Amino acid sequence: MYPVFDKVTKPFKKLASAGREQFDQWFLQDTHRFTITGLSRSGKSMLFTSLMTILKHRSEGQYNCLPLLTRLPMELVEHMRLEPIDGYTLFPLEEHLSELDNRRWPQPTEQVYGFKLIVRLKQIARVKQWLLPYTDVVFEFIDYPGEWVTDLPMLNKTYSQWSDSTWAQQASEPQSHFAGGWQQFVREFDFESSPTSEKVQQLLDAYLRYLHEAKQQGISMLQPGSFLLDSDGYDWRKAGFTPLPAKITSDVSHPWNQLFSQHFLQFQSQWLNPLKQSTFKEADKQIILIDLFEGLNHSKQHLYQLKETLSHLAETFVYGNPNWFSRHVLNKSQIGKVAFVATKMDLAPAAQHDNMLSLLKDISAGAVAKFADKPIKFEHFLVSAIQTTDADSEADSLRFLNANREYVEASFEPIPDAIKAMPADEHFPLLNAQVPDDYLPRILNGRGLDRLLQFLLE
Ligand SMILES: Nc1nc2c(ncn2[C@@H]2O[C@H](COP(=O)(O)OP(=O)(O)OP(=O)(O)O)[C@@H](O)[C@H]2O)c(=O)[nH]1
Ligand SMILES: [Mg+2]
Repeated sequence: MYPVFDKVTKPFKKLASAGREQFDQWFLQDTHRFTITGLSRSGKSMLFTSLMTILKHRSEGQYNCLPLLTRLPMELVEHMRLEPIDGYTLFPLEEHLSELDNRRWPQPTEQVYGFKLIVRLKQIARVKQWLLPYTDVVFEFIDYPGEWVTDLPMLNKTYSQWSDSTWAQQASEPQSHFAGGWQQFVREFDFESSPTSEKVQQLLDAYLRYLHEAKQQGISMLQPGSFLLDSDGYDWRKAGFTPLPAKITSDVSHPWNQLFSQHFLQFQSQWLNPLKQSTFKEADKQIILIDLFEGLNHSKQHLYQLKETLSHLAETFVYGNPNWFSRHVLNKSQIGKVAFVATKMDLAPAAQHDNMLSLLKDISAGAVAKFADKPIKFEHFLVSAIQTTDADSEADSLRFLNANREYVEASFEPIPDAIKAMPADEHFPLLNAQVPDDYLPRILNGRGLDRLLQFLLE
């Protein structure tokens, strides 16, 4: 009934057996662990970079960038520091900032990074009203390549189940447009001869050509996404696999089925499972980043495909795990929080933001339905990590730096407020906005982060 009281008294019950360090943790630190889920290129690294920059400026009292964040008032923050999380490489904030300083976007992430942001609060009486008796508020963030997250649903499948569903997906739009070459290759492939490493390599090469091409063309559900990276994750050159036609996957004695089933098991046990345990630790607050522009830029079918991907992820990610509920939600008698966040909002004129929000709700409806009977609160947000564009005198136009670094104007047709409102033969041009020279004030002027943090801290 009195959550504050409960939080403060609970540790006493165990105090006798706890050391000083534990005592400090219970009493002086309030830790928030955020899982940030986002498909590849959805804007995770840029969001972290902005968040750090904004909070740093805010804590140094230079600029109140997050006016709506009343839960963590600027005048109560003494200082802030970044610290590594045990077992993780520190997030390369300086590197990202220096890329921006050279007018380049941060590189795609190829490994996992972790960091803690520790906000030290001033010890004045008002703090207690706001944030209980804590000295530090700790935020933990994990940044990782987006390709990894789409592989997690593979944990719940056998090789033949995965292969059959992937094969079926490739036969439907929009994937079918890009899968032709790969499927032709398989049709002509000799599966009667035994799977030598050379033959496996040929098949893998053909499949990877498809994965790379489809990624280039805005397809989000590509498995295994880990195979798209050359970092030292899973060694797919040594124990890789591809989907195979149903006549092979339905025959358990088929040598190709046997070999790929074995490699698939290895992929699950040596790569996916440890990845889920370490990187995707369960948290009671989850942020799901979504880039609507990618889909709008390609086609209506791409938007449907994005919706389907999100719904798969919601099912198999954190909330599909029954233990998560008992440990994190039911025990604490509190509700989980999920924020659906559409990123890069500076790329659409403000006059179109209502439609964007409504489109975001449509795209996330399948995922939301998965939470329907659970104690989870969710909300939708529009965010820009950096304001690369400027408003124009026309409400439906924007000005921005194009690929040639010329300051140009673009005007917009109304953005559809739902997938079905998008004409099947249309697509929306994506502004290829460059990193502006005055990137720092434009980061500080990003939109929506205060409302997002407030929702998560409440
Ligand atoms: N205009 C604009 N572009 C953005 C913003 N955030 C990200 N971008 C663009 O989106 C691209 C991808 O952003 P990242 O933050 O690298 O995406 P990510 O989710 O970390 O991607 P991976 O590391 O590949 O999973 C960037 O290179 C930018 O071009 C934003 O707030 N505004
Ligand atoms: Mg990244």
